[in-house]
Amino acid sequence: MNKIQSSEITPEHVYFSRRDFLKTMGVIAAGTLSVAACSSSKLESNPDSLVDNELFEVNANSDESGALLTSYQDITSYTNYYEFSTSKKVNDRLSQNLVTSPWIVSIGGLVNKPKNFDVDDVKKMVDLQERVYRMRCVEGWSMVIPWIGFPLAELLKQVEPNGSARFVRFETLYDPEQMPGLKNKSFPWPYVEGLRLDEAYNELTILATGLYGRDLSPQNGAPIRLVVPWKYGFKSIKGIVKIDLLDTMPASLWMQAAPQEYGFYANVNPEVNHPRWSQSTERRIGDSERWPTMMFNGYSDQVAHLYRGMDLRKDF
Ligand SMILES: Nc1nc2c(c(=O)[nH]1)N[C@H]1C(S)=C(S)[C@@H](COP(=O)(O)O)O[C@H]1N2
Ligand SMILES: [Mo]
Repeated sequence: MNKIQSSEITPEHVYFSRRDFLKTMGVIAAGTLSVAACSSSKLESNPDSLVDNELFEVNANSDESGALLTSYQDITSYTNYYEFSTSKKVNDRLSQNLVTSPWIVSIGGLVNKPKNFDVDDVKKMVDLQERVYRMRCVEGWSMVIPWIGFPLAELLKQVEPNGSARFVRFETLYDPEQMPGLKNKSFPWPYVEGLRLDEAYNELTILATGLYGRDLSPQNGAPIRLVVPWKYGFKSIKGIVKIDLLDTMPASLWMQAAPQEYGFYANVNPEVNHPRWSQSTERRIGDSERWPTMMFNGYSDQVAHLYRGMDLRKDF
């Protein structure tokens, strides 16, 4: 079965009413703690953790390939967010006071109707869905994450990209007062990423506002971040404040920082190694095995057609 069809679509109000109910019953904190204490492998075998899983309103324990969900604890405590720190273990602490509401995303450039969106309004406007995606970091580790989000295409259609738009450029908040990692001047801030317009419109490409049935934590990109599951994790830009439609290819932060190592496309490809390490296998966070890395991270059926005729070694 294909991934989109298999993911359950649950309206936002179901999550919220359930959560309010749990809050009233005084159990949400207890549920949070016990989920935080269990690993993804326990999700399958431990009946207590299945109860906790239900507390989070997750509709599956695995993705469509059978890969078990990474634990909530691992997803929120092992993060890359260089605006806070280059160290994965401290982003949760350093980002906990980030002000994520109100939060405005400005969409402009080659569009007929440029608009500023308030993320709180966007969440009421769209149908939030659960999408269980594998995420493969270029560093060689991976996770399986139950995102809450909606297709990027839904937001783009509202601003009516004009005929000359061919690329989308995304920019993260740049606020040195809230983001201590911005003092690190070895990166060309702000964090910028880009997609070709057809990649942006692909059904797999989502803007996520939550995971495990709850709002995103700051360290995972609250209140809104991109998720492009067939590309290396760095393309999935967090804390987005600006989106522009362009007629030329934007340069991402990583292309500017290390052009020999990071190209525009960054499609997961086990046959094209990073100049400094192999990309043929990956370490799944929460278990001890190495897994084979799959072409387009296993999403070839949905995206391979986008790159037909291209030399994926050259356009890496
Ligand atoms: N703004 C911003 N977005 C970012 C990053 C970052 O440092 N800053 N790191 C990227 C990298 S390298 C990865 S692997 C993913 C990690 O997402 P996660 O921490 O939610 O798992 O976020 C990506 N998005
Ligand atoms: Mo990454």
